[in-house]
Amino acid sequence: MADVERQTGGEVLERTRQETKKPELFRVLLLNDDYTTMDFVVEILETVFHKQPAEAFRIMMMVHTQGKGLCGVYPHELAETKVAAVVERAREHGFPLLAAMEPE
Ligand code: TYC
Repeated sequence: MADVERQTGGEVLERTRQETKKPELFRVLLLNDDYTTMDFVVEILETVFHKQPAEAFRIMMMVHTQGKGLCGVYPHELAETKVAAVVERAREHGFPLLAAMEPE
């Protein structure tokens, strides 16, 4: 009787649901400003977001002309880490560059 209750209890069903849940994904965007240099933004895209040089330049120009640009899509914690890395590196170099994240 106790075994049957354990096998059919809500606890086991709940765990199965969590194991199959997809991680929620977030877009990480760079935002334009008038002071950060183009070269520094390209460097950020190559080092923080692991873009190839031509792709990094394309994204930088997208941000420069459209106001924002997509850098990547990541699970929540990694997206937060990328945003923090951009801001930290930018402040170290005296630039006001900002990144943002939004749900996919
Ligand atoms: N607009 C900046 C300039 O003219 C360049 C720039 C591009 C800044 C992208 C931020 O995310 C950015 N120097």
